[in-house]
Amino acid sequence: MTQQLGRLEDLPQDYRDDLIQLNLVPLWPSLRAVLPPGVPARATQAIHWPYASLKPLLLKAGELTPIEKAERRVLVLANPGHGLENMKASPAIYLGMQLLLPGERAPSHRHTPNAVRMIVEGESAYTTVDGEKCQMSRGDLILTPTGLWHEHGHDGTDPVVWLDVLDLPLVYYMEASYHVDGPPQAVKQGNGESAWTRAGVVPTRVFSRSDKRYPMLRYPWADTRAALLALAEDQPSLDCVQVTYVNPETGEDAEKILGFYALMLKPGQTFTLPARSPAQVFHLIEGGIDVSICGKTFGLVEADTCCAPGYEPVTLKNRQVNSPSFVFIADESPLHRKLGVYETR
Ligand code: GTQ
Repeated sequence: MTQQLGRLEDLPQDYRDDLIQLNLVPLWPSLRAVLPPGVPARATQAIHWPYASLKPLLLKAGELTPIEKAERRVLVLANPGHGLENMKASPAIYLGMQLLLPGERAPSHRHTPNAVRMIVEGESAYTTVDGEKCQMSRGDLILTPTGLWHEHGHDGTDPVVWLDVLDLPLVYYMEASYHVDGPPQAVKQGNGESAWTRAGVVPTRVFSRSDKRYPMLRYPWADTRAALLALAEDQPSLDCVQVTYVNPETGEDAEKILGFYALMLKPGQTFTLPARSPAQVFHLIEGGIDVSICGKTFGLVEADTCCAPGYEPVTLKNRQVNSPSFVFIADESPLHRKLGVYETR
């Protein structure tokens, strides 16, 4: 049984006033709030953002706000548990749905938070990252790591939408978040991904391995999907058919703060991810799944997104009995591991 501690009101007012004058705070009235017994306090709520309901509002933003007035035309998927105005899905994860209309350009800038984009719909848009022109197709993952120039453009005929995942809340909390504007980038010859998309073989360092910290910027969905299908076929007894997006030179997580994964649920499969300390985000690339978190069940259809607080198990059920479903997951694992607070319960 945890001992009841003294309250602020138990202290004489003149003593409390003296403390305030000297910028001092007694710990014991707040000790249990900052170090609760057994499990952390979490503001993160389990929230579902259905794409069908947000898409009309995003397209409306395309009519209401020209790209020049937005720079990045984004509706933020905000967790009410953190206060909508704080624009967090979880303590370290920012989510935004970005719209780019045919012919539009989002100008070049770079910033300290790391970003990735998961392409939701539309063809013929691209993002240029560090001079590398990355075409966007549904399900592709494109990295924009900290400090790299990036700009977006669209040569096609229909709106393009993607999900931005940034570690902005953490970097902002650290008082380390800022951006720099720049001129349009010169596009360099070649792209990294074609040299890196075969796991097990990488370009030989002495001749051609890059000295880039982030050698692979675009992870085509066709390759990730094929890897999941091959894994499931090769290991039929494997429950968690999941791959991690990694830096192919180091094998480490693709970015340093958030982790990114693709999960395949086999036809009719139900799978429970154990309770772990990091918060998570689930975005359905293909199929139809039910996600159960904290006693709520969300029916996700393609392009839907939901989030889960840390320290909670999450059950994923493939509603499709004849075909697999494919889920993109973002979580705070790299951060928790680096800080030494990562746990599985
Ligand atoms: O596309 O560069 O959702 O700078 C938030 C900040 C997207 C971007 C966001 C950004 C971007």
